[in-house]
Amino acid sequence: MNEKTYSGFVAIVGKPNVGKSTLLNNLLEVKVAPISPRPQTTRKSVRGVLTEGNRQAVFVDTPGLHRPMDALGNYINEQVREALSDVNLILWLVDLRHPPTEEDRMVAEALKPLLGKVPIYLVGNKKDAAKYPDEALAAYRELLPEVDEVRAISALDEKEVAELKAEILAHLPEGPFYYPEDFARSDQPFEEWIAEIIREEAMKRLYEEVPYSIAVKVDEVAERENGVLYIAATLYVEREAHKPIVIGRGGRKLKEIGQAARKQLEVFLNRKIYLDLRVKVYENWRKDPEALRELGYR
Ligand SMILES: Nc1nc2c(ncn2[C@@H]2O[C@H](COP(=O)(O)OP(=O)(O)OP(=O)(O)O)[C@@H](O)[C@H]2O)c(=O)[nH]1
Ligand SMILES: [Mg+2]
Repeated sequence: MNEKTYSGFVAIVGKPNVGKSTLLNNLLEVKVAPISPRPQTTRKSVRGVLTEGNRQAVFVDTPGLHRPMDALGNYINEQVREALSDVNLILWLVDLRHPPTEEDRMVAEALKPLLGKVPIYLVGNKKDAAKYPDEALAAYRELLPEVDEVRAISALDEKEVAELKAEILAHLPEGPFYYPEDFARSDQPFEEWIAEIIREEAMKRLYEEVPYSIAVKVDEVAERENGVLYIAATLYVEREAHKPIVIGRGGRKLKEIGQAARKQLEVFLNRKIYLDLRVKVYENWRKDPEALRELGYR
């Protein structure tokens, strides 16, 4: 059969914490990216592939664009710029619960040169929790009045996400598929996906500087005879003082993080997991480009 195919890259961009990863996961109906109530949860762009009939969208969930404070911040913003460099559609996500901030202005500035070259949809998110969604959306639109489409959604609402998905698929340009039809939805290596789930559970349970001080590396994944998947991972923190906080009194905090991550992994992988976590100090890793590479931010 010689049916025409349509395909394209769709970047999801916006400031931290607006719901980009939530939208990606719900568009794909599978957990690809980590989500937490803290800004800058996502540090690396993640691709999620959606194929329906003769149409394929490759979504790119990006970290939140922000004012960088260290080498990790620079890396994060570079990830966003890279995702925007070769793309067929941009979803610019904003948070309707609040009026625009300086960071939203920064995102609008970054998108400005792309106007007229790539369709840009302004997507106001968290409509379900917004008091004045219409006013907020209008204020965001003023930052970039020439956007190609404007809509308000809740990334938690199945129907609204499905409508957005249909709209995106309908506007893909003609072209060959980038991934096989049965591709497993995400381009992330298995170990990195595991590390992100552990980091998500750690971020949810830590406060102030500590969630940002954490990087997770999976050291070993091994099949055990009894059918259990053994996973060993290390949580790196930036400072000696953060170590006891992550471990907690009598090891309680680390145990909580481990239990929550294990539960998530067991649900997604549908098998028994043994998760072995340890905490190590890696002085100032966020400021050190070499350390970033070692910890997987390449
Ligand atoms: N009420 C409500 N909460 C939402 C919605 N979408 C996302 N959230 C919540 O917003 C928080 C941030 O969501 P994420 O998906 O991690 O946001 P993000 O834009 O990927 O954040 P970064 O990766 O840090 O840039 C989480 O607590 C989500 O549960 C929504 O439509 N409504
Ligand atoms: Mg994210």
